[in-house]
Amino acid sequence: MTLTPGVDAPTWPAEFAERYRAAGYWRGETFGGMLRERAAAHPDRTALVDPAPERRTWTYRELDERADRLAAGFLARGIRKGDRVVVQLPNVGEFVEVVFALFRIGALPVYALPAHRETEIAHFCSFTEAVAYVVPDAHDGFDHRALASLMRERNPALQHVFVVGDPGEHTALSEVPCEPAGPFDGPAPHELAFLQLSGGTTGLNKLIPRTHDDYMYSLRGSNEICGVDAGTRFLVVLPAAHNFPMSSPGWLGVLYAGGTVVLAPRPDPATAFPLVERERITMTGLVPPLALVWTDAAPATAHDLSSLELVLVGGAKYSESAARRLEPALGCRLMQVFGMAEGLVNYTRLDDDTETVVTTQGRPISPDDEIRIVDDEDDDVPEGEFGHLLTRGPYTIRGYWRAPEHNARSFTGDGFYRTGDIVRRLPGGHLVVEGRAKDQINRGGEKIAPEEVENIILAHPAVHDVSVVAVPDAYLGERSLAYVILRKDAEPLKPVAVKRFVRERGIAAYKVPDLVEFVDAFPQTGVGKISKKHLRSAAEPS
Ligand code: OOB
Repeated sequence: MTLTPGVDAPTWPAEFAERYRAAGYWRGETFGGMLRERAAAHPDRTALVDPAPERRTWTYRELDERADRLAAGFLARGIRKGDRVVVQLPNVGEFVEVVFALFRIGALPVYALPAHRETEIAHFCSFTEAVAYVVPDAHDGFDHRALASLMRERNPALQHVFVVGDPGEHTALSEVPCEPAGPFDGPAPHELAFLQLSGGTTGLNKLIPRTHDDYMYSLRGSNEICGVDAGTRFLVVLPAAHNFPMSSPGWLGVLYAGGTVVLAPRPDPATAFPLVERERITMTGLVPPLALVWTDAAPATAHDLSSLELVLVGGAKYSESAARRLEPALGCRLMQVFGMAEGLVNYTRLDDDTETVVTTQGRPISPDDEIRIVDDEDDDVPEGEFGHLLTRGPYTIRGYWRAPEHNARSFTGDGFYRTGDIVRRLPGGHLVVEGRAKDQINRGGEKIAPEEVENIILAHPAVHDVSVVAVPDAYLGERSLAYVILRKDAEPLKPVAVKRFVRERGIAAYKVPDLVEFVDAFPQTGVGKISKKHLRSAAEPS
């Protein structure tokens, strides 16, 4: 089945699409074609390094050929253009091979995170009617093959499970590649390339449909701003499936520029610093808590970090005091990035002064990123004051995938995305993130929809009601706290029992509440709704 953005999700109106093409933002490139061109231009340059457990490298030619052979193998197994394939791989070379193979035939990767468990994966498989699921054999002590078996039992559409490593009862990914029969009938540039995950505010993640044209523009724009070129050696520290390390400028941006991508198996300094030294890493991207850990560890390290030129920090608010310490500790430039998988990405610039870099979250990539800052009635606030950030532009989606009701709330009638972020704009156009209006917890860059966790806790027989809120945390920025009201007749529960219950339901570990408190009643708002604002302030350290 061929999926076009206009069918499964709203797309850009024709006059916008024409404008974005005329301006040279959308250049008619596809990811499959991009890799082919780079492989032709510089076949022997190193594209990819997977350093663990044994160091493996891929030249551009090798990556291109392996993507071809894997694409042919997927086709031979019946995977077609438009089919959805849930890809849940850690930072391993196969991740890059798999997604380029899927790009080449126009099948859509659905980017699950390694931390996702039964709850999330079941949603991705059933909601997208995925035909295949790609997993590691085991990762971080979790056997993904067992979860995959469960998913196959439950989802008749799910015909294939491909495993990196020991396949168990499934198919080894290494057995899939075969000789291509001829050229691939790949996707058109305006068609969908993949489905990215939204942070989510309601129960389950929404899916974000990105096209080749629009995503490629965000890469080109990011590369220009960050100074990515063929000499860039980028360390992927965060999970490769996340939008930030993928495209800001990320591993896709670096491959676009002909540079070298190195995949870090873990983000801690003990793993990453030796890699920076050995692979002469020039650039990386970190979430604020990791940036803190790196900043603290760098002065005492025996490893040579002098190749580092630029560290991007984003995904959550980076405190000014932490930001001030990064450049001296790591001996490189800092760039703040405020982005979202739905599109809009803001960067501070290489020629910004230090004050701007440490106190703002940057300005948009594109002159055609439209920014509105509005009050609760959608009226523009006076310049310089803070309000809700709305945005529209050449790489910001016009709607989520198959979610018309949600889209009616998350987008204005004229196509602006309601980011849920509260910002103000400085005279030079830089944005400062002041807070958030959406019901979401940002746990050091990992986004939690409270409603998803609440729904799980509500299933506990002793629980009458629950409200999950963010509380400030010095290291993570925010942590999650579940206020629980027990049933009158219930036996008393311990917080740890609530946490265990959530964990055993099969959900990403970062969503398990950090804290649980039992209360008799929630604070109420005027209209009788639970007041999250009140609950949050009740939890502020006094
Ligand atoms: C990135 O993408 P998502 O989709 O996981 O999360 C987007 C949300 C934003 O709406 C905002 O609430 C928050 O994450 N956020 C920040 C921030 N960067 C993202 N809040 C404050 N300061 C920042 N610097 O997180 C993402 C995508 C691409 C590049 C970078 C981050």
